[in-house]
Amino acid sequence: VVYGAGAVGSYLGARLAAVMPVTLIARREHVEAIQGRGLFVGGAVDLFVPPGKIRAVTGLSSVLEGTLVVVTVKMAAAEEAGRALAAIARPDSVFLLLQNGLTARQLFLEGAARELAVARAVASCGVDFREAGKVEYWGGGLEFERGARSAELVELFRRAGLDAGESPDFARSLWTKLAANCMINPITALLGCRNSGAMVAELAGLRRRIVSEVAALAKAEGLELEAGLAERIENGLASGGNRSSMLQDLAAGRSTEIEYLNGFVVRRSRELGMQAPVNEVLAELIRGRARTLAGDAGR
Ligand code: KPL
Repeated sequence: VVYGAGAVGSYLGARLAAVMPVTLIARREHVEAIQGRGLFVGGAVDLFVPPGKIRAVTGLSSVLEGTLVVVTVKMAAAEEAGRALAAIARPDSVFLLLQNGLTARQLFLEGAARELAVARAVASCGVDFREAGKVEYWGGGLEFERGARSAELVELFRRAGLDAGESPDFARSLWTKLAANCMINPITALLGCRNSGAMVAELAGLRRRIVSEVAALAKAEGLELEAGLAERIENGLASGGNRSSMLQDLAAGRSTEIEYLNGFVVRRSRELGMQAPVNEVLAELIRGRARTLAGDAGR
């Protein structure tokens, strides 16, 4: 089961459908398109999953024994996902969390209000939601946290054609991804450009300052991020033809993950007696942009 199948969840579901029965839980329009015409994945790949090969529904009242639930809702819905899924979990259900930010497990389990078998991975998949029934994949895969089920999950995702592996240091993977999201997501959302567009030379100083504030916070939390991290992130994203999730969220009028990314960095830095002024400005601009798009400007 893929719970919250938007861009990333639909891509993963399309891949997994090649090796196992898959049910996508998604918004009504997407569900109707998949039921009627199937699921298309374009971009760097060309996949088509016919309606008979994948099930799409707007909700589930139970899951089968031995079900893997891949949770791909955004952070703002992670707690609610925990609540909803705890109600239908079986003792052997496994929940794979792929959210951006650092706190998905905590929020999910707070919502569940009981122990559930949780696995985690960092998802670096760049996927655009084009229209109901159609997404575009531009590259990237999954790095799993080592745990009771991780080897089995890596094997399964690889069999499905996904780029998957175990992270040698999951805390580092999470913080590195946080730094990448703090850099890429607000810039692309504010400039209205694809990920590669945020890599222009004019923005080099801004990108470095965003990452160095995240690195300073990581250090205060006991994790030394590598020197040259900003360049490594830039190299990884320079060819990113996709639109970041924040740009897609703003364009669709949905709430963004800013409070779990740059907003989180600002709040946590403050708690530790530090400042993160560049991340603070970006967070304010995103909040302001969301407000102006919602039509409240000038009222
Ligand atoms: O995580 C992402 C996001 O958009 O939220 C990346 C990997 C940056 C892909 O765009």
